[in-house]
This record gives sequence, C-alpha cells and structure tokens, in this order.
Amino acid sequence: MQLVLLPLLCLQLLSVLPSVAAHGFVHIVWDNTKTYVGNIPQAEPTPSIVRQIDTVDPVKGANNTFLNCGQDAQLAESVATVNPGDEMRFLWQGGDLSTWPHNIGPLMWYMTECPGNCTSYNSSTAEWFKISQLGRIPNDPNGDWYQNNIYIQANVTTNVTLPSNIAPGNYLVRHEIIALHLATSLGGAEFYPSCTQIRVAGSGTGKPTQEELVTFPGAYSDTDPGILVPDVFDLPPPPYTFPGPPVAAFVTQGAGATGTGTAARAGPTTTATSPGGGAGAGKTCKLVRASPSASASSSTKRELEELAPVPVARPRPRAHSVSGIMRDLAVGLRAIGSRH
Ligand SMILES: *[C@@H]1O[C@H](CO)[C@@H](O)[C@H](O)[C@H]1NC(C)=O
Ligand SMILES: *[C@@H]1O[C@H](CO)[C@@H](O)[C@H](O)[C@H]1NC(C)=O
Ligand SMILES: *[C@@H]1O[C@H](CO)[C@@H](O)[C@H](O)[C@H]1NC(C)=O
Ligand SMILES: *[C@@H]1O[C@H](CO)[C@@H](O)[C@H](O)[C@H]1NC(C)=O
Ligand SMILES: *[C@@H]1O[C@H](CO)[C@@H](O)[C@H](O)[C@H]1NC(C)=O
Ligand SMILES: [Cu+2]
Repeated sequence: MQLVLLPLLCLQLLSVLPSVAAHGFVHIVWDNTKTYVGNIPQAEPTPSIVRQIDTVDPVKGANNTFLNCGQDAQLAESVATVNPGDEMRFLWQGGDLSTWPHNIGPLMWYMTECPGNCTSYNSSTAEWFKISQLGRIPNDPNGDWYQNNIYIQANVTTNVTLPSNIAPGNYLVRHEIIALHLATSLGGAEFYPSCTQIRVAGSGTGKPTQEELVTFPGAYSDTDPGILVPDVFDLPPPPYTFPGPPVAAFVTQGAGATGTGTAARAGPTTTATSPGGGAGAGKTCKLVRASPSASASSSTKRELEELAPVPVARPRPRAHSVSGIMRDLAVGLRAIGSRH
C-alpha cells in the first residue's frame, strides 16, 4: 500500500525537487587503510585522488569525450598507494549528497597505466582494460542489480578487488556506473565515469593483452546490447550483455582470482552506516520497496567521522526538465510495479 501512496507524494514534491538529486558523483573512496574525499563538482578543489568533474549530470552518448573520466574531469593532486588484491570502495552520492538515485544498470571498473605520475596524465587517448563488472545479482527473482544495493540504503559502497597479480605501477581506476532506466530508447543510457589515481606496489607481473585494451570514447556504441536495452524491465530478467571488452584474462587467472567484487569478501570493512535511517530515510521521491534496517559497523562509523569536512559549495544545478523527472518517475514506477 505504501508504494501506491508514494507516487502521489512525489507529484506534490516535484516543484521543490532539487534536480541535482537525480544524478551524482563519487564522493568518497576507501582503500584498505585510508579514506579519501572526492571533490564535489564545482567546489574549490582540495587535494584528492579522485578527478573532479564539473557537473553531476550524466554523460550522454557513447561518443562523448567526457566518457573518458567524467564531465570535464580535471587532474587530481594526490595518489593512493595500494597493493595488488586490495579492496577499494566507492561512495556514490546524488548531487545534494543524498543516496545514489539510480538502481538499474551495471557497475564496471577499468584500469590504465599512467606513463609517469597519474597526477599529470591526460588519459584522453589512454588504453584501458576491464578488471571487474557487476550486473544483475545472480538468481535474484526481481532481476535486481548490484547497483540497487547503493540505492536502497545510504552510505553503502560499490566495491572492487584489485587484481591480485597486477604489475606495479601508476594507474587510473575508471569506475563507471551506467544507469539504464531510460535505456529502452536509443541514447537514453546515462554514463557516470569516475577516475581515481593510484600507485600499485608489490611485484606482480599481471598485464592485459593488446586485444583487451580499449579507449573512451571508442569502447562503446549507442546500439550495444548493454547500452540500448529494450528488455531491461522484462521479467523474468533476461541475461545482460556488458558493454566493452571482457574482464582481462590475467585478472581471473591470477592467484586467488579476484576482480568480480563480491560483498562477502569485504568482511571487516562493512560499509553500511545508516543510523536509525533505514532505506530512503530523509529522501523525498525515491520509490523504496524494502526497508532493511541498517546495522552500522563501528569501524565504518569511525571512518566516516574521520572524514575531512565536506566543502560547502554545491553543484550548480543545470536545467532539468520536469518532464524528464516525470519520465524517470514513470519508468521507476514501471520497474517497481513489475516487481510485485
Ligand atoms: C559515433 O562514432 C562512430 C564511429 O566513429 C560513428 O559510426 C557513429 O555514427 C557515431 N555516433 C553518433 C551518434 O555520432
Ligand atoms: C586532455 O586533453 C583533451 C584533448 O586535448 C582536453 O580536451 C582535456 O581538457 C584535457 N584534460 C585535462 C585534464 O587536461
Ligand atoms: C606524483 O605526484 C605527487 C603530487 O605531486 C607527488 O606527491 C608524488 O611524490 C609523485 N610521485 C612520483 C613517483 O613522482
Ligand atoms: C560492498 O560491500 C559491502 C560489504 O562490505 C556490502 O554491504 C555492499 O552491498 C557492497 N556493495 C555492493 C554494490 O554490492
Ligand atoms: C552518510 O555519510 C555522510 C558522510 O559522508 C554523512 O554526512 C551522512 O549523515 C551519512 N548518512 C547516513 C544516512 O548515514
Ligand atoms: Cu541521474
């Protein structure tokens, strides 16, 4: 019943709905030891390992040059030193720092080696290899996506395990969400790329082959089956074809094969912190279908408390038509409706 009432509430709130809430960016990145804050789009940048973008709006079109590292991404000042096999976690948020607003579509991670220091490397012609991709949660009867995990609950991260045998060097990690809620039409897919600068230590030898490398733009086409997806809302859920190359062979061949980031592996670094909030707490227009009670781990709480103060600047909202919001809503409703 609640689900029936929510849309009415949403319609009333449309006039005050901040448009920045509909899209988002990577706000915080963790490696095994440290927390790094990514700069809010258009905020005065502070030293970070995450390349700052200038708007939370999605990159549209597979040929868009901003597919490389996100909207007008700038070089970042810092580099995180990590080890092969480390887990990295990423907190995606809406432009108003709300919970990530989308729940349909894949999470993918690519890497490219920076010749020299990533702090000065322009990656527009870089050749990338894929290290992980997460689509629908296996055997989920509703066809839910891993992306749904960061939508239904605040402060849940996306996670990747770096290849356990990767050669040492300076790398960019290109983490991308594709939101497919409008992907039933050509050009509807929303791309959210984000680049993080790391230096991998150790003595690994793993490298991709030449055939596994792609450029951005270049890797995708608007008509790829994973980008134009007319059956994305069908049930039972049809198999999903990831765009781009397969995960590089060395990633899965390395000792203790990793790279298909599973939640279970995270163990002690549980990342849900939603004190008393529950799903969608404080959000106006999210169509929430479940209310998992968050059990915040004390270690994560500590991590979040230790974060540097968030800059006060907010992204300047771009014009975002009400009809676009309505379409989002309508599609969201279809998605929710088809689950019940
Ligand atoms: C994207 O680029 C490809 C390759 O150059 C070209 O065939 C295609 O027409 C372009 N698509 C659009 C929408 O411009
Ligand atoms: C990288 O090079 C492209 C093409 O010259 C340019 O448009 C872009 O602004 C550069 N990016 C950075 C971060 O300097
Ligand atoms: C890369 O650049 C950063 C920032 O300038 C600096 O701290 C770091 O020492 C540099 N690393 C190397 C290997 O030059
Ligand atoms: C990331 O890992 C945590 C556990 O550490 C898990 O709660 C969360 O669901 C994972 N994220 C995704 C998108 O699966
Ligand atoms: C999520 O984390 C941010 C800090 O990054 C914090 O300000 C916010 O209160 C947290 N939200 C919830 C629901 O825990
Ligand atoms: Cu959006």
